[in-house]
Amino acid sequence: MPRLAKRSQTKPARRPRRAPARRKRPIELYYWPTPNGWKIAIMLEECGLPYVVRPVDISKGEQFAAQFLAISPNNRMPAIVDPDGPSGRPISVFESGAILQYLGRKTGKFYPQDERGRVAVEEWLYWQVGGLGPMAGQAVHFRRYAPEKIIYPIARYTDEVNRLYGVMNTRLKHHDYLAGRYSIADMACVGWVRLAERQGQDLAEFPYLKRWFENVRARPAVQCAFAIHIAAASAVDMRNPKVRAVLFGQRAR
Ligand SMILES: N[C@@H](CCC(=O)N[C@@H](CS)C(=O)NCC(=O)O)C(=O)O
Repeated sequence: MPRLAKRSQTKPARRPRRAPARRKRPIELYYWPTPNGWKIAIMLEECGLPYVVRPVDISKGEQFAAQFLAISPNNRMPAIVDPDGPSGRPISVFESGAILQYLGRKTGKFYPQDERGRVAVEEWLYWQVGGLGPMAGQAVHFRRYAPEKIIYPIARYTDEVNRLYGVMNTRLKHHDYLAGRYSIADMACVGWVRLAERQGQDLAEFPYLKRWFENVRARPAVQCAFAIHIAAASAVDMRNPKVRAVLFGQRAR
């Protein structure tokens, strides 16, 4: 027969205590300081969500670690693990656009619920992930990292980024923010515009875009996100053959 615990025999019955409030565990942000990483740090900062940065040193190939691929099968950061996901169970999310939408739905912030507002945000978010990001990435690659300076791809991607900057500039002539109100679409774009010079662009050519950039960059959350310091990232030398072998010429594994 089970014995009663000693304590319950000797101590008077206590009033049932309320269960201690469960400490919210932070969201894990798998991160490296690039425009795609900044987006998510900005959103986490804007929403005041507790998070912990898990650096993924893409110059050393940490994006290929089995543990990381389990949450981000495209071997790209950013990714998140939210321990407090749907139904209180953990969820992982990869792809920066999907992460921004997830966090927007989770918090109800910067991602409107009304259909018109939401469509506007999604238009500009998808415009960034399908256009501005890839084109700016290629422009930087051919301008800075390609072993030879090949005129055709340099001109092609620099021109295309110039066209895209023009699209934002026109939109921002009559709107303060890309989707009207400040949203995850602005967060997705600001890091790319921050690197305009590397993409061969001069913001002086785009006055409305410049105004928007200065407004967005001045936000405290954006400043905090841009200030996340990863010492190893500052030390990466893109001329190092080992780094180049990791990042360039990847094929199916
Ligand atoms: N479509 C992805 C792109 C992410 C991406 O390209 N991340 C880069 C850094 S900006 C990366 O992780 N690169 C690692 C590699 O090239 O192996 C997203 O939006 O999340």
